[in-house]
Formats: sequence, C-alpha cells, structure tokens
Amino acid sequence: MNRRLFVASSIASLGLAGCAQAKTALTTGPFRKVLDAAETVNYRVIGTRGMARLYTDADVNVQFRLNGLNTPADTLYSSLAARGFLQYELAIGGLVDRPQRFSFAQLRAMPQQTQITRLDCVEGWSQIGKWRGVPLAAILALAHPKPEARYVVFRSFNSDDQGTPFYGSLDLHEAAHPQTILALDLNDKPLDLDHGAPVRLRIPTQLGYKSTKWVSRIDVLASFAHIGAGNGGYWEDQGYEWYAGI
Ligand SMILES: Nc1nc2c(c(=O)[nH]1)N[C@H]1C(S)=C(S)[C@@H](COP(=O)(O)O)O[C@H]1N2
Ligand SMILES: [Mo]
Repeated sequence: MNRRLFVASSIASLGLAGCAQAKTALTTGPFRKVLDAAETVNYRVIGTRGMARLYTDADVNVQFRLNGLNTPADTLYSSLAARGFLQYELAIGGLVDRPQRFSFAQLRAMPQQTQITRLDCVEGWSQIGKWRGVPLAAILALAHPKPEARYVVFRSFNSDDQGTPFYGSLDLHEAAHPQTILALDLNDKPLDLDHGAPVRLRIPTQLGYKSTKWVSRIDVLASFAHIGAGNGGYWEDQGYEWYAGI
C-alpha cells in the first residue's frame, strides 16, 4: 500500500479538515511521531523521480475548486492587481551567484510549458487543470544556485487571520523537476486572483499544499530552520509533512 496515501487518508479519517482548519492536533503527541516516521520512508523510498500523469482537455475541471487561506486583500497586493500586475516583479535571491528580477512581462516572454495535471488536496479531493507557465528549472539555471544551496523557499502575498505569513519550500531536486512550473495561466486564461495571480507554483508530483499561490519572491537557501516555525512551510508548521510526494 502506498504509504503516502496512507498518511493522507489517516489525516482525513481523523476528521481534521486538512488545509482549511487543522491547527494544533497534528503538531504534538504520538500522531506527530507517526507522521515523521512515514515522512522519512516516503522521501527515501518513493522519491521524486517519477513524472506526474498527464491528462487531456476533456478531463479539465473548468470551474477549478479553491482551497486554502483567503485571497490577499492588503494594499500592496490590491494595487498590483488593480494595474493588471504590470508593476509586479519576481525576485530570486539568497544563495545564488546571479540574483534575478523578472517583470510580469518578462515571465510571459520566457518559454512556457503547458501541462494538464491533477492537483490533489490532502483533504481528499482532486481537480484537473490546464496549467501554463515557466519551468522553475529555467529560472534556477539563470540564478545559478551556489554549491551550499539546498532548498528553494517561496514567499507569498497572503497571511492567515492571525497575520502569520504563508510560505513553502522544496529541495532543489524537486524544484528543478521538469513538471515544476511557475504557473501564469489556468485553463487558457491568466490566473485569477483566487487561484494565485499573478504567479503560483504548480508541482503536480506533490500534494496541493506545496503549490504556493500568490508567489511574491523566491530564495535559494541552505536551511529553512529560521523561517516561520522552522518546518519549511506554513502548512508544515501546522503539522503537515514537509515531503508531500504523491
Ligand atoms: N499562498 C497560499 N498558497 C496555497 C494555499 C494557501 O493557503 N496559501 N493553499 C494550498 C492548498 S492546501 C491547496 S489544495 C491549493 C489549492 O489551490 P486552488 O485554490 O487553486 O485549488 O493551494 C495551495 N497553495
Ligand atoms: Mo490542500
């Protein structure tokens, strides 16, 4: 039996509402230990070398379901959105030889990949979407990570109701996976605000909570121990596994 699905279904069967509400229950106690042990097995044994399944246009969920924290409503995000994200810039920094800044137009002008893939939420639902965007590997190649770099950390424009900022991370290997993209379009239209405009991560080889919406900047780092509560992401800080390969 696939351990990863086992862990996902254990979470669901505990009645924890996955990404939308789960808070403290997963972070402490014996269940936390089970998750940690399963995570080690998943990461070592299953790995991230496979390719996510590709679907066809006929499979696409046109009304793509939404999940997660609220769409950002702060003045910075709203003013960028009001001008069609023309002033948006995506910075790539940290342990790189050549820090980069991309305007929205520059991102659009780069070679794009289209993929019809399924987003699997840990809450137990899936949606198939036609995603189009820039392979993250291309951006990392331009930035040229230093030898000590291990992780790619994605900052987001959104925060939860307590003001805790959203972030996520991948290791460099997962980040450079050929199906990991910075998506600009969903179902042949520019991403709408709710689905993560102007730029969201789309990583179909991992559970939905790793596909950070509303990406505001990217840093290449040796460790994520000093970000948030130190577990590599907002949902990971709530108790989800850092490694979420499917
Ligand atoms: N910034 C940010 N990205 C996020 C989330 C979030 O709360 N904030 N939720 C994640 C979760 S749990 C899922 S399942 C997917 C849902 O993507 P969708 O709303 O486009 O369906 O976004 C992920 N990305
Ligand atoms: Mo999710």
